[in-house]
Amino acid sequence: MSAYHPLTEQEAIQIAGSLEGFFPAGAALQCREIGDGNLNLVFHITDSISGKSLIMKQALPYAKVVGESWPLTLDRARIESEKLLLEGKLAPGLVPVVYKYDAELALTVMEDLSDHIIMRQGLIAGTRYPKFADDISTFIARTLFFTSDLGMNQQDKKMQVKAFINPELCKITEDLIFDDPYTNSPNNSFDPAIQDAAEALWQDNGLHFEVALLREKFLTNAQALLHGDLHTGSVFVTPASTKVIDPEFAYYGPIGFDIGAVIANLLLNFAGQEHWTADADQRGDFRRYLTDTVRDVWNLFDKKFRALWDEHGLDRIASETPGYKDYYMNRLLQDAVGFAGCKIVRRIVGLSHVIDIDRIPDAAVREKAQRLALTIGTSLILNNRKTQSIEEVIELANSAASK
Ligand code: SR1
Ligand code: MG
Repeated sequence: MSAYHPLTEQEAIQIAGSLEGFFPAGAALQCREIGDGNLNLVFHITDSISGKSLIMKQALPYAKVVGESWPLTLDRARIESEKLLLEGKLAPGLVPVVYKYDAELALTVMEDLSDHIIMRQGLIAGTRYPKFADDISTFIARTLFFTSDLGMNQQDKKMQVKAFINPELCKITEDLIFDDPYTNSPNNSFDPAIQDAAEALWQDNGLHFEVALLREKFLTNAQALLHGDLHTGSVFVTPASTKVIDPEFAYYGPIGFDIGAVIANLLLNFAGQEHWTADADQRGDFRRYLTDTVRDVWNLFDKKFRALWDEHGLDRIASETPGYKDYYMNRLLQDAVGFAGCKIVRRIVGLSHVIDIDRIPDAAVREKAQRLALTIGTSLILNNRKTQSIEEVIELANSAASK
């Protein structure tokens, strides 16, 4: 079965059964393909006798969301499994355990997290996650610090940059996030009701200037090894646990991109609350929970990254020069704000939306949420280089929601 081909459920069972020491002898394995993402097959395999289970994720040679006309490298499966293993060392307990990687089949066998829920679904259901901000800030701070020039040997880092070159997946981001939404691209997809708002994006030169600067950072700033797609669909949660999945977009890029992804997706849910919480008081409460989480994610990240720098910083001049650390951290905040804005805008007018907004059944409410998200997204982009505090992000979201 070694030559690459997309697996059937039966073949997935065969591979799972041959994994040494995982399922007991006599296991009764069952399999379901449960992939609902944009790119891959995901097999859920359970043994109805022992109750043991695992996940097998297989990359397809094309983008599933579009079809075979959009070929995509299988090397992303290697990148994903290597990144998961590295994350498991740098941020133990915050990613699924990898049991096996099969390069030929572009297949990663990993821990089943079915006792968790995808965070986007949890937020839509109105669930709060008290551990999330602490866990995700630990994940971001540790995985980014220890893969940056501040926290790892700078010659080794250059070799790591090479191992994680990911041009095809980066091109998806470069196009879908940093180009298409700002022009009349055939990749775009949006509700006809917001045609005017989409066209306004195409014509706003001030906005394009900021997006061009952010795009340049994404293209050139090899600051740390990013997750690369850290939205709330890439996080499994329970109120007591957080697990980050799906790092196939990993590459060396600007640190603010991962932080911005988390902020963007909390704010997309904030915009979607137009529908998900019908009662106005409760909506205000849930929005406050979301903005409190945005604040906590940034503040805890800032505190933890600085502490890692103080304790483990390897770059003499960066560590000893007064003012440099504050300058660096403020630049990360500004980048995170700009990237968050770009990530919000693409989910409203570009390819691949989010269910926080798209599943709103009432067309008028959905339109209101879309316009709110666009106002928040564009304001974040336009203000990114002026931002001095995370409070400005929260004020901006609240003020857009109050109109
Ligand atoms: C063609 S892939 C579309 C999107 O799915 C992934 O989750 C990334 O966000 C990508 O931009
Ligand atoms: Mg993904």
